[in-house]
Amino acid sequence: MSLLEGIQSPEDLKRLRRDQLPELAQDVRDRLIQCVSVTGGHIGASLGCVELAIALLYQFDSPTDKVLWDVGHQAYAWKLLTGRNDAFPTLRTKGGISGFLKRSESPHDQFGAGHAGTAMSAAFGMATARDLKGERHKVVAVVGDGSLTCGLSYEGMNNAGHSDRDIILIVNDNGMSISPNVGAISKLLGSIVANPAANRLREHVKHFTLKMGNVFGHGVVDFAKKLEESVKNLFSPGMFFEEMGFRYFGPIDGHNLDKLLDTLAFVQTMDGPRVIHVLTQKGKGFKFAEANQEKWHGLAAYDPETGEARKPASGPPTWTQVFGDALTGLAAERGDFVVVTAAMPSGTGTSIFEQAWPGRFFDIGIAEGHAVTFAGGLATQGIRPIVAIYSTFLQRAYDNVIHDVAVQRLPVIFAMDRAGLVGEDGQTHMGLYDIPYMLAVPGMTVTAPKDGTELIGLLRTALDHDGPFCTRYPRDKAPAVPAPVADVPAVPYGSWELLREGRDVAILAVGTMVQPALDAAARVAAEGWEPAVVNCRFLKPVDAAMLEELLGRCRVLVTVEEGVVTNGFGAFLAGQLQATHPEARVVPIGIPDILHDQAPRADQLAMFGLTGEGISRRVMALHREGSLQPR
Ligand SMILES: Cc1ncc(C[n+]2csc(CCOP(=O)(O)OP(=O)(O)O)c2C)c(N)n1
Repeated sequence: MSLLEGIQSPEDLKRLRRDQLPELAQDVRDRLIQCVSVTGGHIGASLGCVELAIALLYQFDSPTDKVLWDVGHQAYAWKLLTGRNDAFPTLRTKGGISGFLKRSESPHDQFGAGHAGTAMSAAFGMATARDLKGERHKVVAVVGDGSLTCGLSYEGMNNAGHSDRDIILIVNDNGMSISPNVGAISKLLGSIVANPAANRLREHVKHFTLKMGNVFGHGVVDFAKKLEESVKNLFSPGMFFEEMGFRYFGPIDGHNLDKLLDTLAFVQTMDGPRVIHVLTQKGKGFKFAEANQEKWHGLAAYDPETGEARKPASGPPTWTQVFGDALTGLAAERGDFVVVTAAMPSGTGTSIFEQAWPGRFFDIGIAEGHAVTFAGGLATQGIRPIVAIYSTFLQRAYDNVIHDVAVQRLPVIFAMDRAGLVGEDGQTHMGLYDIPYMLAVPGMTVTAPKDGTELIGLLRTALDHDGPFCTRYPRDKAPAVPAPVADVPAVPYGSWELLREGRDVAILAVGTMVQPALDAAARVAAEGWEPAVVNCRFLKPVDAAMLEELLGRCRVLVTVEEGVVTNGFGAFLAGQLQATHPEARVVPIGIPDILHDQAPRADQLAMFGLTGEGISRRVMALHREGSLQPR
């Protein structure tokens, strides 16, 4: 039996001798590599945190002590060691354990996560609650260097730093976000690492200060503290954290268990805000993941022996790929636009553009709010920004969309990838809210293409439009290979596309729902009815002329959208028709506003009836209830 198999809880881990821990780390790595090779997932980040997870559980007392992992994608080892080893093969599968952190999954998951930058703020909230309640446990936030590009991390640090509350921040520094980390913080952390001699000196002085305090009391401590300060000021880039009010320790090798345990033990006995700077390697112990850290950040199932994907790519390109190629092609035609991403060059396909047009590409870090306001600034100067951010992460920047773009009527284009159901990524990553939140923004043009060719056309329309504009597409393959960029004209602004003539009922489909709507119409037609089908590629503004025409022959409009139905396109249309056509009935089909768990995307679509079969069932039910009798 492996050491890992004997661990059902942190208590079992604590029973191991220190010298057994490296063997446990190897067991954990083997298990991670094997399981994730079947399920897919965030293997690279998690392999980098194996020793850190072991050390935290060995040294602290979870769940009494609260350990919070930022994002949660790097916490797979934590899951294995906190009672989830047996269930781990169900990672990211329907009914299985989550790929991120979930409070309902384990008492050791202290704060639900999936989005970056939350750990510091939440940890400070917990530390404050502890003090209010007169409790005594420790609170530890583990934050990656990539997540230190999030403004939210600094908001938390700023609040915690001079509070004197007992809180520990661990900076898990692997030099990487998903792509190489960007900006001043990555340079700063790099310069700390590059200066080991100064760090050693500082550590000696720090130990000296503590000893002096124990032996000689306050007067000498004051002197020693001044000395410590001077040495820091002279040599230490860790001063940044010190100035924020955190005592800085490090950098230490995050794969050296002895060093980790000694440092945690030492820092644990202290009080006040402190930071431990831990150096780790993404993909540690798995040669493929070490060699290509960006690709192995998170990926689909692979063969652990060869590193090759189990299911080689086939069929049409992904929407992401279509978008990246479209940007690249359009850039050759017009020099007026640039592309902005928030730490997701590969995820959004903008890495394709970056390769061709590096001077027109900006990765601004995990800072969606900044991305949007930065784009607003560019737009005031006549440069057209296309901001590529996943639907779920743009939620972070909603005020920026309204205040920094829409209120100023700036022509910023938002490209929202992963809009809709996101399959195995689960609750935290669902792109279900962008239709309601974008429809509510004054002056925002809201669009969704039915296929890759239409995405290219809509990007042309967007670039010609003087005002904020957004478009959305899913985590999926496009329905077909798109036409060459140069051959695709702009989509006429505000126009819908009548795809099937009909009467009594019209199915108004948005984006990904156009194909299923056509399929549904064929099924309904087989029963002797004739529904019209419209591609509502503009959700706002609606095509008023076509709407008027449709209402002449259809009393019921069935809207279908891959988004939350509450305040979605159907509700928006119904609201508009209330005043002008009170006799019209809108039947919205979409996704209910409850939390949705991970499952394959196709299963999720079927579950909500967002398939040809599901939509036809709804339309046939209308026929049966008599709602579609001709007037
Ligand atoms: C708000 C937000 N934006 C983007 C992402 C996508 N994302 C997931 S992990 C990650 C990189 C995080 O880097 P770091 O914190 O250094 O962790 P590492 O993966 O290097 O361990 C990004 C950008 C996210 N989870 N949340």
